[in-house]
Amino acid sequence: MLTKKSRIKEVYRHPVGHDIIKKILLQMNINEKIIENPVVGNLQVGTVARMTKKVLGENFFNTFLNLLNSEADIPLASSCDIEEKWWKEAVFYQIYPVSFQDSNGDGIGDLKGILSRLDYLKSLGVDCLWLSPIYASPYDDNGYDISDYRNILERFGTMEDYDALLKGVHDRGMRLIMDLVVNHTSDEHPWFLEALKDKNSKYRDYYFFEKSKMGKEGEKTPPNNWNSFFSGSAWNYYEELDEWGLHLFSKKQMDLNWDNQQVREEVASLVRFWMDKGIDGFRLDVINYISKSKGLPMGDEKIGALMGFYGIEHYFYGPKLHEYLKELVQNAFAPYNAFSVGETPGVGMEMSKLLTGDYRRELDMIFSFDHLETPGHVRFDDYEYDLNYLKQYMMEWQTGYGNHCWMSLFFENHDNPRFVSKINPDPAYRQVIAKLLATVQLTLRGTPFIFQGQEIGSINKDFQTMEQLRDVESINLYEELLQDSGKVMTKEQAFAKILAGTRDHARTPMQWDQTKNGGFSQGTPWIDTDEDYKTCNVQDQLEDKNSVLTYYQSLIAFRKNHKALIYGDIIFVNSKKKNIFCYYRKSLGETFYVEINLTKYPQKAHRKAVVKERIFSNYQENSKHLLPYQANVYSC
Ligand code: ISL
Ligand code: CA
Repeated sequence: MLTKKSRIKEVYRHPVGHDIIKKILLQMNINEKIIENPVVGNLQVGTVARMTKKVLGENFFNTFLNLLNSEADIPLASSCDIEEKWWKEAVFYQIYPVSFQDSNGDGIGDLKGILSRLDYLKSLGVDCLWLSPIYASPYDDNGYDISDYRNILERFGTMEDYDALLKGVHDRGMRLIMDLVVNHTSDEHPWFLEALKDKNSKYRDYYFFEKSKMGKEGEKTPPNNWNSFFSGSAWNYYEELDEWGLHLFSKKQMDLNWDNQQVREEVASLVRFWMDKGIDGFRLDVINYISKSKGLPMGDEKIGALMGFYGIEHYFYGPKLHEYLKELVQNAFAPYNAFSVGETPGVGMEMSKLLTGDYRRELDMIFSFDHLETPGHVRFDDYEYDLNYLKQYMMEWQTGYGNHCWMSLFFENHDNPRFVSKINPDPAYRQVIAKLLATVQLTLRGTPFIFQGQEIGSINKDFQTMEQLRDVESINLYEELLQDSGKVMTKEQAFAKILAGTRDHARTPMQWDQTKNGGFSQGTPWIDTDEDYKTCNVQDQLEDKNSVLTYYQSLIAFRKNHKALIYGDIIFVNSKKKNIFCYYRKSLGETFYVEINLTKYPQKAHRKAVVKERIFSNYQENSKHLLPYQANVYSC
């Protein structure tokens, strides 16, 4: 039990304490080393609380200690051997169906379209596909608002099309996982509609409904101060009930009450429905948010201000998270040996160990997001990403995550701008940076997840106006920025901010060839594509032996045949030297050496390795120095 008498270093040794302190320091852009300072490490929590009372407030440390004491487990040390699994060897590829391939000219990607591109994915070397949601949905958040978990959204096709796709995937020796979005349902899901209709319906307890609080002038205000991730309060008022319903995301995505056992059974049952069809597993959407603190307490003001959202501490690592995950695994995943990767925003390495340790029977892997922005930055900031931070993050996880756990390796998904653009938007470096990222992703230890378009070096779109954007998050945020009393912006300023972080950068049509709409659709795409497809597309790159795509293809193929790149040890060298990133991958009989220039300036190579032959590089020429963003892989 940690108390106000505990010392900071003890708190830091606790998995939750470790990750939270780290997150706060990251957010405030303070070096983590401060904890190693004995003066700081030996301070008692109570002393720090007194010292920071003005900044952090009275309640902060109580909330913090509560959260710590709710987790009694400590990750197992891991000197064990790595257990071999198909998903540790696989290369995953995320398909965003609405933007992948349209087969009927309505401007919307669909299942038949995906089927027609399976040979391409096979030739890329992909082993497992992850489909973003394709279920029946009002499509308020592009399908992450589901109204029927057992049906296909009409514009994507039929269940027959789905079965044909699944067969097509398996016939080619690939696997398929689906997106499991069960922190919330659509407000048009029959459960929610029933709950609204009938005060006595059992479905009322499937969600969170609460009475109003009374405002200063007697007006009805939301039950607590929690924010929605898509702007405004996390509560929506329902006239017919005179109550508020909780939605952490859009107004049309209502949070499910996992404390209700029937809800948990419904989820298990729908997992079994898809597993019975023969799929291979799931990606679990914001799965760390499913358990909320009892009574839905007010969010701490200071934590809210720091993280940009109020209430997070009451659900990002809720009291029953592990319990509910274990139960779901037992009832639905384990019987099928189904694979799982959890999306867990805000969860750091030590907490991840408790979610993915192989002996704990919870999740196989998680997506942690702390490497996507450098310290002190958030997605909507316009800045150049310093790859030295990526190195530091990767070194920490690669050495610290241990053999009971296995990392997912990704830079992009449908929620983030393109990584190449974030590192350096100068077109002169586009190809080399894209190949640098491929090198890192395919030679570190972990399972690579490639997001559609990443394999041709896609970059952010040249959106000109708000009207071109489709994402509910961007649209709401834009309105908020214009209205917010504290931080009113001009339209130009607000648009610039949206442009830096909008998720729509990743959601424009896949660029297949030089024909109309990049070969995505004969009709008018649901979201604009820009001219980029004329010079950056799959077909041209397949024919060019120096393209980003060919680089991905050959590195993926090589990885498959060289287990040192999968299970091999990872040994970092020159780790204290800024601006370069160097490591060996080593197993019995095989050694590879990877060296990377993390900057746009030439760097001294510090090549101590006994390298034999350069087998991959993002440059043709061989130079003593490392050229801008150069990435080389050698056999030793
Ligand atoms: O983009 C974000 C909000 O600011 C991220 O925090 C994101 O919402 C978070 O990673 C959760 O993402 C997942 O759940 C959302 C959905 O909108 C995203 O597309 C999905 O990946 C709600 O289902
Ligand atoms: Ca279509």
